Amino acid sequence: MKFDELDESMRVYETAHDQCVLPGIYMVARIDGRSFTRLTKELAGFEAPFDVRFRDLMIETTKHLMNCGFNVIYGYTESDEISLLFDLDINVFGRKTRKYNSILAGEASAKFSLMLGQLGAFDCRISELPTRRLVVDYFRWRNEDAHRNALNAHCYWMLRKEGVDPNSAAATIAGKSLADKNELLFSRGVNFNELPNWQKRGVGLYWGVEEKAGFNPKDNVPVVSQRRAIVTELELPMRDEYSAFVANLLERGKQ
Ligand SMILES: Nc1nc2c(ncn2[C@@H]2O[C@H](COP(=O)(O)OP(=O)(O)O)[C@@H](O)[C@H]2O)c(=O)[nH]1
Ligand SMILES: [Mg+2]
Repeated sequence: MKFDELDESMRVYETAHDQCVLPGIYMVARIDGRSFTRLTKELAGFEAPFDVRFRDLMIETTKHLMNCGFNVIYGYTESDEISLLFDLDINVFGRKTRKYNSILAGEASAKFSLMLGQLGAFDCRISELPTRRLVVDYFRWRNEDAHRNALNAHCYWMLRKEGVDPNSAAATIAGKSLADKNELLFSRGVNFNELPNWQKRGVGLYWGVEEKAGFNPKDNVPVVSQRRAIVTELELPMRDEYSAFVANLLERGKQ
């Protein structure tokens, strides 16, 4: 068989089920660390439940994904996951989900592993959201997930540090209401409301403008230039205020 014929006959096996996201539908990617329960505790030895070094690796990975050829309006990271909202009109790779999933998982894994100095792998999935309302709800969902996770993680590690074994600590927390979990911490001197917001709400990243001082050698004068730069928000709002924050970024993205 000639190469051209072989090429054509084989290509169909890898492209026949290619899926493209329809025009006019928002795409949100979620990139999640693979087996990071083990990586964070056993392999890399991060502080539990939260470690600023791990948070900063996730922030840097998010920035990398916002700078690797996809038009990202908003990046959000909590725990070992990253969500990316793409511009509604994004058209790279013909909107093929296969390309988004594989490239984003690959770029995240490569960047994170290089920074950490050991292997850290991510998976990726795409939500296809037909309305702006659903995009807002998606990010609200992850934001509230961060809040719930933070409360559970602080309770779990409080018990573990008191010597409770992993199964008993998980079982104790599973049976408790929100108020009881807050009380568990409070009775041990921790006010959940006063813990850092990045732990409870995650971290948001979006595009802003940065001023850079420079020098114009021709006219011999200092100049200030403006360039696009990523703003990292460690103090995200919660609930309806957060929904409004995401809606505002969507509105901006349309202009
Ligand atoms: N030690 C530590 N663990 C973290 C931190 N942030 C996230 N994790 C852990 O990362 C894991 C993420 O959860 P999940 O994706 O469901 O677990 P996976 O399937 O093992 O990746 C949880 O076990 C979290 O406790 C951190 O700052 N420090
Ligand atoms: Mg994970």
